[in-house]
Amino acid sequence: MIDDIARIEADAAPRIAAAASLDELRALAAELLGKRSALSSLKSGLGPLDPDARREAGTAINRARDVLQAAVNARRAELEAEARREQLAAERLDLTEVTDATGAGHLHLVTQAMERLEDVFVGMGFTVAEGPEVETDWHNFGALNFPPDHPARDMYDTLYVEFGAPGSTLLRTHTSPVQVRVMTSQPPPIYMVMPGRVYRQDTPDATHMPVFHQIEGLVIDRDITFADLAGTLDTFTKAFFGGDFTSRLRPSYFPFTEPSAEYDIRRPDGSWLELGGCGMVHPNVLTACGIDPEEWQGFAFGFGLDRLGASAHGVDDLRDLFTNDVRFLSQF
Ligand code: FA5
Repeated sequence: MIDDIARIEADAAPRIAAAASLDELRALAAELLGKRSALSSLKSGLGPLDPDARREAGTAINRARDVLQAAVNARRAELEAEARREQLAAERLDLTEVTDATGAGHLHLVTQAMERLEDVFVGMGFTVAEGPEVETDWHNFGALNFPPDHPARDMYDTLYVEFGAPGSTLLRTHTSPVQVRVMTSQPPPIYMVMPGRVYRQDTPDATHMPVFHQIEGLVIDRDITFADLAGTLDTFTKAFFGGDFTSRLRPSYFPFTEPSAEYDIRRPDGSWLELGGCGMVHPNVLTACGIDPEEWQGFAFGFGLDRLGASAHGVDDLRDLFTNDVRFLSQF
């Protein structure tokens, strides 16, 4: 009987190893280890043997069962791993595959302008920060030296959000509230640019959109003067637009800067384009943000990104940027 057991085990081992699928293995396991298997019938034939021979044969049958069961388990693990590998290979998506190059999109002109601007300013030593589009009245106006009911608030046709006390929450009308968030969260010196989307109740026309983009710049350090502001903007103009562009500053008014100016660029054809406002940060703004104006000074600027991107590509109507006509957008 011991020989029979050894033969059953020797015959079974290669069949288990050769099982090609989980189904085949399951059938083979039933055949080799189930109730009607050769090992089971040997076991039921142990009765007539004398006790010693019965114990010896019983032990050998159990050992053979354990060996075969272990072989079945090992083969099952192999087949399951193989099946998983095959499934993963079949479901794999090649995200880099471009089957139709003409169908591939690219970044929107305004996003391209935003990224290039960030690059130019990062190259000049600035870091980039962002802030929320839904703002408090304090961040958008109060801390920026717009007292309640001040006529300067009329410069911005504000869209309010129904949240909290009436008039307390709004869609930011400019990126200047991010200045406030930066100044209230970190000590000077500060050299930062802050790009983002802004909202005003403006009627769309060639140079206005109700939703548009700005990039804010803020420098706070010791001994900063208006000459630093003018020099930074001129360096930026040449780095972004090229050496054949120049810039100028015209006196203007913003409650949060004093003195204030408009920043215009002069295009190679001699025409001027207003890109944004700028000025020396008003001492009231520094104080509202917990910065001592006796010790620190700074300048800030805010550019309209849509106008900037459009003018860099000779687009003369901002509305064309947002009608999402792919034939138009694919040119840039
Ligand atoms: C401001 O928004 C100030 N926060 C800028 C500033 C920042 C001044 C820091 C001083 C210091 P203004 O309202 O002028 O300023 O807007 C800035 C620029 O945004 C404009 O020059 C223009 O390029 C752009 N802009 C304004 N309104 C629109 C609009 N409706 N659609 C597209 N671009 C606009």
